[in-house]
Amino acid sequence: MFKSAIVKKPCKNFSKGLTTSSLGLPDYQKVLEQHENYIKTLRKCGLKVHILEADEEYPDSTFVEDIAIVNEKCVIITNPGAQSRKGEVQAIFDFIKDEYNFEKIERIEAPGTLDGGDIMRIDKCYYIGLSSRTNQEGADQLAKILAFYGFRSQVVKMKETLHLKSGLNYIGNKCLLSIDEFKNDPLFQEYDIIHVEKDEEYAANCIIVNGNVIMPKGYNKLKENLTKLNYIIIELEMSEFKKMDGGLSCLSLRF
Ligand code: CIR
Repeated sequence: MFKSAIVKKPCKNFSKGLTTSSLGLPDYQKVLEQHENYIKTLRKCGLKVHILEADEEYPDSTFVEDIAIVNEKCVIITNPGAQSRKGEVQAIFDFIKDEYNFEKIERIEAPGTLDGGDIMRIDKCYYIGLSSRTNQEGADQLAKILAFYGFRSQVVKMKETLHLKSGLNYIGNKCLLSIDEFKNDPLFQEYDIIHVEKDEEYAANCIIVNGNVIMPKGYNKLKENLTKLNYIIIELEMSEFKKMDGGLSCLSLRF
């Protein structure tokens, strides 16, 4: 069970962040509305939500997932792979250090780079995607830290996807949502793979929060599949975050 989440308000400069999408500029008013609904939904799922103020200096800073990995044993502050995002770590570090009694706060150090979006946890094992943001050195540092705290880890080679969790997410009950890129990877054959089709790839980024699967609105094939499997589903409009390559997992740290 998760008890808490950390989120950060999107800043007015949100549309100046990094993106590979060609969906147009986000509408800031809608960004704020969608973010508020996201917070309300986390609260409905029983989480205490800590809201950090917006930071105009870092357009992508609402995507807090990339900046830390939080579990019951420790917090690991990352060294994000994109130059424009490196300065985001200070605010998250300061907040976590002041608000929480984590025994240990660890850090990924240069030349290692790592984005939290590349890190997927299943029980005691972490999967670490090697992407354009997470390098081998970052993965090695993380694996070593995790091993110290009793977790296993596995490296996942990636080809096209921005972050591992843009295309692969665990939703409990031995079920993984996967786009084409990961569905035949031998690493995941012990799981039941729910294939997310090409035209619905964005929806592979769902989160499971205390028994509820939160999914982006408008992806009916996946919704139908999950409904058949008796998942409790909450849909959220994510159109404006999608324009900046962000998904549901990216918007919070949940622990
Ligand atoms: C970026 O490119 O860094 C942001 N515009 C989107 C980050 C999304 N984060 C994630 O998938 N974990």
